[in-house]
Amino acid sequence: MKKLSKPELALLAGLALIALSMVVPGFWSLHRSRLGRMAREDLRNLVDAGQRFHTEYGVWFSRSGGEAGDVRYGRDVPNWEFINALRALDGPGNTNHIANPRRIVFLELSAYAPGVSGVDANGEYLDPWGMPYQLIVDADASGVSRMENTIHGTGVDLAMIAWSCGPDRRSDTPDDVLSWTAVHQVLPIGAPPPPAQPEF
Ligand SMILES: [Ca+2]
Ligand SMILES: [Ca+2]
Repeated sequence: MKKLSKPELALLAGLALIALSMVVPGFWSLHRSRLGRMAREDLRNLVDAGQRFHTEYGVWFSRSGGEAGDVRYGRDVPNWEFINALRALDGPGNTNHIANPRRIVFLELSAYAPGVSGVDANGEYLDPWGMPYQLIVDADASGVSRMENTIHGTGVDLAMIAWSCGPDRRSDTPDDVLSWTAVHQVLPIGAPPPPAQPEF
């Protein structure tokens, strides 16, 4: 085989780089879309499981009978409390099956792996980017799932909401993946309109 000259090698290397620069962004874009779809499906299943829990027991899951107001699971309290009840597991939030005495499995989850959502060793439910899913239920029955004054408003007029921190792994930024649409957001007077949902 003919040995390539230095200019020929440089040309080949250049062509290889151009090919890579065309393929890699496409790959990352596809990867990002896949994770976004995974998070959206998780959120749909999660809210559906919470609603089936409510239909079964006539109350929303609550760690304190609603006295503590609307609790944010996944940040202020580990989401495993809520998730243990939905998975019918004996553990924090569902000790001795107190929250889910009929031991109905409302949600089936597998183990987390990078790029694949699931539960960690503690039972915390992580999104595909490795951060806990955020959950709020209207535990005090005020008609609003209340949250602090975030970019998503001061609350949402739904009984249960959930969201993923998205690719940047931080909550309250525009790439968050939400279980609700902007029409349900409760905004303070004079607040700017909510940001558009990211497209994955
Ligand atoms: Ca409330
Ligand atoms: Ca984010």
